[in-house]
Amino acid sequence: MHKLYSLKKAKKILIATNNLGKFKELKEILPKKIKYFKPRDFNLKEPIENGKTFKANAKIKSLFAAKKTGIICISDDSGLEVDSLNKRPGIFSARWAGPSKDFNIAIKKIYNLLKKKNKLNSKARFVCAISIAFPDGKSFEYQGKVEGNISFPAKGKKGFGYDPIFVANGDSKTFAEISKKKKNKTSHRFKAFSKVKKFFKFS
Ligand code: ITT
Repeated sequence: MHKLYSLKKAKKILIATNNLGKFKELKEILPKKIKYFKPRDFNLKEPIENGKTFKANAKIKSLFAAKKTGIICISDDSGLEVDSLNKRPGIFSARWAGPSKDFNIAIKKIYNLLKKKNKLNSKARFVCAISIAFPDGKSFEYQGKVEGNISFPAKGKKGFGYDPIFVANGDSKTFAEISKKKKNKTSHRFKAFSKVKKFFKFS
């Protein structure tokens, strides 16, 4: 039997992220009966994210946390790929916001780069890799994507990060304008999670 089926019995899981936006969205799509912990509940430091892909970085974060805490950990490495910027910021999406994690800075940077190329509504996608790790060192990674376009000016107050400048295909509102319920049914995070959903117990 797949090791992930042991998740059906899990009573506690650490959501290995320091990003509150991600934490809330993950908690929303995971089973309600499990008790969720944050890295700071265990005084966990952040590992160095030196992977070259979303999946590699997600694995670094979940394994680091699972080995340190001895409980099952789930992590998320995600980001925005802008086609006219050769898929940047990609795995550097958090780093573009600088040490103060100010996404106005990152959004302005995207604006300036796209403006120069006259491609303000470039094609783009959000990508999310989820990793689930066990204290014995085993981990499993799954990825989801949502295709769309960049849209300026930034609009909406919901969500987090780059949500105010991303419009998913088939929609006219940014991810920061739609309800969290809708985002959680269409997002890259939801799509990655859909691939592991069957391993959890939902009732
Ligand atoms: P952790 O590593 O602690 O999880 P982080 O914010 O550093 O937090 P990442 O390295 O995965 O995480 O960076 C991904 C960035 O991409 C994140 O900071 C967001 O700004 C952005 N991002 C990811 N998913 C997003 C979403 O659903 N909406 C808006 N922005 C998103």
